[in-house]
Amino acid sequence: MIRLDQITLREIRLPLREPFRISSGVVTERRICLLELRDVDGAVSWSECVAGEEPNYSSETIDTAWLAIEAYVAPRVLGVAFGAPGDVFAALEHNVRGHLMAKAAVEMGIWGMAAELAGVPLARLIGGVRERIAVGISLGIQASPEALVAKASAAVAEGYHKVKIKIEPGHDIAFVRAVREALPNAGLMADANNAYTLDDARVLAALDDLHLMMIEQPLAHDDLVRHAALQKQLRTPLCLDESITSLDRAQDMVTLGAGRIINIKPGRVGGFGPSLAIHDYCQEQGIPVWCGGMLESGVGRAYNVALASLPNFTMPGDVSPSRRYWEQDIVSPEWTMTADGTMGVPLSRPGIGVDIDIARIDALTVRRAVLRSPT
Ligand code: OSB
Ligand code: MG
Repeated sequence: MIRLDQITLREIRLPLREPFRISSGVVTERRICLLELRDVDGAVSWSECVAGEEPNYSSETIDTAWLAIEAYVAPRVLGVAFGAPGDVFAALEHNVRGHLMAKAAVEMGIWGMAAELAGVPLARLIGGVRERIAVGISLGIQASPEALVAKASAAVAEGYHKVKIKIEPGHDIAFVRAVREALPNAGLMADANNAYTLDDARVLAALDDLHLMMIEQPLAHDDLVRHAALQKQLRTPLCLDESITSLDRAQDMVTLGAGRIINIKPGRVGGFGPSLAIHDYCQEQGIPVWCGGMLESGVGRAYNVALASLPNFTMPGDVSPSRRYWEQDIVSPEWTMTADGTMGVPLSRPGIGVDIDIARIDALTVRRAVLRSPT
């Protein structure tokens, strides 16, 4: 049984080593919301809310998530006894609509706490089967095809198993083709973050000749029907990201034929409970999944790594090492990738598998709130 009596929210600022540009915006510095959960016996667990600075990926931002955690999510878990972490999402779903990233931050922290209390690594608690996971990189939109080719070539030389290229109208076919010509055998894919409509089907069909592993979320963030129409016109599998906000939406994707692969981001679907349900459903349906990323710090990354160790995470995730994002991460050891393009799943200690650099976090903190159970 788990009962929390305190959640401390902190906002830290962490500059990215290079700006990350996608079709809907650019990030140079992450505003990261960290959670420190404490149970009634004083056990501690850390988690991260992945909401962005702007509402350009989903409707949530760090500011809406902060409010939602304070006002709606924390009051529904503080002082409440949960038999298992898998029960938390249902309790939050009952009478709070949306705010999935806010819910996920608390829900995942409780999974981390459960692993700590059970004395097992988080990956083992959820049924992970891999000791190492294959790593991919997500490259932001670059100024020129040449600049993109340089980044993609360097990534392949470093060992990355998959190179994801962000695209938008005007930065698409010529850019992806240049990378394919430079790297004929690399695992490549494109991610449009909703930048196209069905009227662009001919442009997207031009990508069909470039042997991509998949095209991620070309159409609107909440669309399934048009993605199904587009998938009928393409040989390349569509992978849905933004559109898959629940198990129901994953089932709809399969029913409609709106995509053939799912990028699971636990923050996007409300936490590990829904992530595990989507994973299991996709496994039954023969739909491969992989773990997406939201430019997480080492804290959020710990959860993504554990998730990616599940059996149906058969494709490389956007779970890159700390150095790809930060001069210095806020955990130790930092997340690293070996020359074979893999990352180790921490299996030698209970919980999320990394130490939290609290002194550094304190120094980086710009905002803090302590939420306590009413009793
Ligand atoms: O669409 O997958 C996306 C980052 C922010 C918002 C959306 C996306 C991304 C990424 C980054 O692609 C992946 C990573 O964390 O390395
Ligand atoms: Mg995406």
